[in-house]
Amino acid sequence: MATLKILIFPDPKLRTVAEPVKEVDDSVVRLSEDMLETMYDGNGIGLAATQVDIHKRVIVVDVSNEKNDPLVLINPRINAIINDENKSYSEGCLSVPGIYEELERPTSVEIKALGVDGKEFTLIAEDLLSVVIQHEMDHLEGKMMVDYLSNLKREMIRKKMIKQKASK
Ligand code: GNR
Ligand code: NI
Repeated sequence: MATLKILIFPDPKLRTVAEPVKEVDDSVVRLSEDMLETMYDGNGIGLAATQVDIHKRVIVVDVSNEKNDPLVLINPRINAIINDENKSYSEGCLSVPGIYEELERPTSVEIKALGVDGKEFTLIAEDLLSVVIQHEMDHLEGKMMVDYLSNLKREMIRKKMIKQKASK
């Protein structure tokens, strides 16, 4: 396994729309393992392949307290919004380090995806899991949490990220 380099906003590569995985082969399994290692290493609870500059529809998540419940979703799609009552969560992003913003999303969604065994499964995601999966699925579309903020706020964050990068 290996940790991968995470792209930082406003890297234009984060705007790439990811391609569906055609076949869940060894390379996809290895990618998901490396993504999990990268996510745990960064103390994240989710990661999209887009963030490591691989533009395939693969996301990993682990919202457990013990960090022992990894979940890999390949070609994920929202099959149904079960509860469109929005709830607000303070969201962070490994591609926008140090920034936390309150965002609203549907609380409960039904997701269909392929697992590392190549088989389709259905998952009802609620609360934090629902938020994280939606956050990761946005990455696969080239969309980021800063896109939900005002232009002014996004511009401030953009400048902050560029400054942080220059000082490293
Ligand atoms: O680690 C992460 N925490 C988080 C907290 C609230 C809502 C979403 C997230 S995802 C984020 C990791 C990340 O950047 N995934 O793309
Ligand atoms: Ni993110």
